[in-house]
Amino acid sequence: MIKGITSIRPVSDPAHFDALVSFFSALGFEPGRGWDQPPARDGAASRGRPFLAPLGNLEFIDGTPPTLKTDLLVEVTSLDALHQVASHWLENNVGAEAAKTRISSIEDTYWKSRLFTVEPAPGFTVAFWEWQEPLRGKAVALEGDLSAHDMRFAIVVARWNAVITDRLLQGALDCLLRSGAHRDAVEIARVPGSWEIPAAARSLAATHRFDAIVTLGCLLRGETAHYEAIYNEVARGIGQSQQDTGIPHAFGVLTCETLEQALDRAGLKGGNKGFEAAAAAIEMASLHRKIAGPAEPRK
Ligand code: DLZ
Repeated sequence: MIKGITSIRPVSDPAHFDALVSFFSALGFEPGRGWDQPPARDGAASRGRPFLAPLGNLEFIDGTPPTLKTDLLVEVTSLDALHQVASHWLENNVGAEAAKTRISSIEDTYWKSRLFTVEPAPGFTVAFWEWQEPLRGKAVALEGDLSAHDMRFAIVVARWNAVITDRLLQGALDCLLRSGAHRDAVEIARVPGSWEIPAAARSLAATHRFDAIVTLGCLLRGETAHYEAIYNEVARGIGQSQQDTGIPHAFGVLTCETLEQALDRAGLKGGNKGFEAAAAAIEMASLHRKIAGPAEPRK
């Protein structure tokens, strides 16, 4: 399963690195999960700061490519506002005179768009562009992002069929941490079986300490008396907790005929449903934040 594209830009000067991080933050890029590598015995320290965009693509061009000073193009929806922010950042960081030489004015392109280039650090140029046609490239839907940065999660996991639910838990944690959640921002509650998931999920959600709840369990039809009744009640209870508390609850309770089928869905053949549930939790938490508008600063 293809998940994303990363374009690595090594920066040799630490001051340029700091400038680029400051510039991309100022423009409103969503920060990804950064890393700091201590010096190895025979090498220097290194660090990375990713910046995320909702969409990425790798584009091959046959024929004459557009003549640009850079191969890094960022599509945006408010080019003029972005140009202003970039200009202010340059004035504040390199001075008004130098700023003029480091940013172009907005020009029309031959592919029905508008574009400017900016050089926030020497030798590093990026182009920002937007479509001229009003509906092309504009966000037409409110959508959650897949960044868990600065979010808190609770995972409720059933011990029954632990060989499966432990794998679901690993998948969920993998997704949350790789998406930028801090380890301390994820609390795990273990319950005896799937039947107990809704009550625990509700208690956790009612604290309003979490942006989303991830529920993980595994019901096996062959081994579960009153399987349908239990399943319906678990699903209803999780849904009701979500609706009553207003906190997103991701549903990661497997309902399988056999253990083999469950194993396939817990990371063997059919992906890991714990990972998928966590991704849904992140997306819904992000959507909730967007719907609610700018958050109060956290105390
Ligand atoms: C009792 C039971 C059975 C038979 N099967 C399952 C199952 O397949 N998956 C699961 O998560 N839990 C099962 N349980 C346990 C119940 O969910 C519950 O924990 C106990 O009935 C105690 O209330």
